[in-house]
Amino acid sequence: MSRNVASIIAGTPVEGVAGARITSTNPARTSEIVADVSLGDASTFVAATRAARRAQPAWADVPAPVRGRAIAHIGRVVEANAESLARLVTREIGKPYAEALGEVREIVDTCDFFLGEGRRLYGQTVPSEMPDKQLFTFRNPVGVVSVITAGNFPVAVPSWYLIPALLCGNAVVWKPADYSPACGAALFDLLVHGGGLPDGVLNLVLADGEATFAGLERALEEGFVDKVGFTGSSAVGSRIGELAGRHLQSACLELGGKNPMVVTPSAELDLAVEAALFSGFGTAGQRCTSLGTVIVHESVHHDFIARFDKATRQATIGDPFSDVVFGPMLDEKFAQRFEGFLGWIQPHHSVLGSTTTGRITAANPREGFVGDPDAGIFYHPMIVDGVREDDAIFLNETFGPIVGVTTYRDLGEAIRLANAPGYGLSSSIYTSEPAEVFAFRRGISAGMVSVNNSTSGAEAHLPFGGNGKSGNGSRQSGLWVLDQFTRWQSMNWDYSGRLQKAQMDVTELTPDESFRLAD
Ligand code: UN1
Repeated sequence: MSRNVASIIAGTPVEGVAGARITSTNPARTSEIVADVSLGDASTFVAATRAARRAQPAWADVPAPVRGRAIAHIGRVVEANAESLARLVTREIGKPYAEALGEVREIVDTCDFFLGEGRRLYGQTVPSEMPDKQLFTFRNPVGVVSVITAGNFPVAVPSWYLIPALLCGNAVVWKPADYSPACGAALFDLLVHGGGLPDGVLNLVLADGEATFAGLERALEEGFVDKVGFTGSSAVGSRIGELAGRHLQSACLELGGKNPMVVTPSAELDLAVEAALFSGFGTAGQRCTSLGTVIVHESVHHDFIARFDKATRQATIGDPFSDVVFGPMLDEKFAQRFEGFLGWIQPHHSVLGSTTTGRITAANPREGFVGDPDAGIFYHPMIVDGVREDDAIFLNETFGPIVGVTTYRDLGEAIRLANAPGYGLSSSIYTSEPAEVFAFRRGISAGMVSVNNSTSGAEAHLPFGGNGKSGNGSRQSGLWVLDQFTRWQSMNWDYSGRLQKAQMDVTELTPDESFRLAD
């Protein structure tokens, strides 16, 4: 069944611009249309931010505990619709159904965390340096939040923005990826209906990237946007960050990664292999937390590679509604980009993990493939051993089922290699030595560190975010994201009946700092 989806502004669906219709297709069966999409343009985006601006003050007036109840109801409605939302995620972007269910669970977890925050959203009372005066802090909503998200987590990652932004009293304009509009429309409906959100508090814009950027530029100029959230590539993230900076705003950026996994001599190799398989090839390597390069100690390299190659060859690939390690690429555009990365393979590399490389077809088959490879966009998994520090494949994010492997001699070298590409999202170390854990934690530039666990699979209530090319230091999830969607306001209240001047009218005690105990 295909659905019709369009932008929704102030509760009303808006037909997109004439002629701008696209279809969203199932990447595991590209002949199947998941949604007919009516695309908006830059003006649609601006109109949505204007509607959000109008709706926001009344939403901020709703007491935070009541907004928290709205989040609680959203969580329950998402839970009640978990299977149908997960099925849609699998149909529209090809994520295996078990992972899609996990993704939906991540929305519920986010709601469960923030429903209670409606009764906290604490400010502080702070002692003043003067008598009969009291200091306070308050969290205020920032106002209108624009959120632009990727489609590899078409519903969970958006919820990391939308749920806390709404809880904090902001109105939101959300632009989902143009290859996951049906998931976007479904999550929008669940939030609006589940939360009983007034019109204009949450608005949906379906538009392509350039139109969105132009709309955002205009909305910022008009003063309709107070905060921008963006999940996507480092290249687009830097453009968004620059645009927000021109308006003296700091965007919340969640960008790419080249996430390393260090395998030390004391590692449990089978565990490390299991994690490398999951984080390297789960979601066909298209998570921002996917494994980039395994940095394995030279003494265990041979053994690790043999086991990793075997596990990858045995991995089941195919129909994402079956029990597979991974399904198709998210969309044809990722397949094309992935073909480009294959051109980075050099003669000094050895390629393992499958009997052949490139697209899986009847003519270029993968053993044990589930379903019809010619119907969708499937790729052979690749382990590229022998990568060097100056290889393009080592230095750049390679979104897709490809994992590089290199070796190290001492932990200092491993940490240097792990940081060398200049990203800093997720990282992992496999070791039995506590001293190595803490040396790695201290030296690694990543915002997230896994110990004896894979680079992907972060829990929904720890700070999520990166450094360097992975982001500007903003953090999502848990308490930490509140700083993205609120501004601190400090208040002082003097009830002494006179003007007490700070730093000047302060009572001094008379300490004797020369005092010493008698021996
Ligand atoms: C992403 O790829 O954008 O840690 C987010 C993980 C997931 C979230 C990934 N919980 O892999």
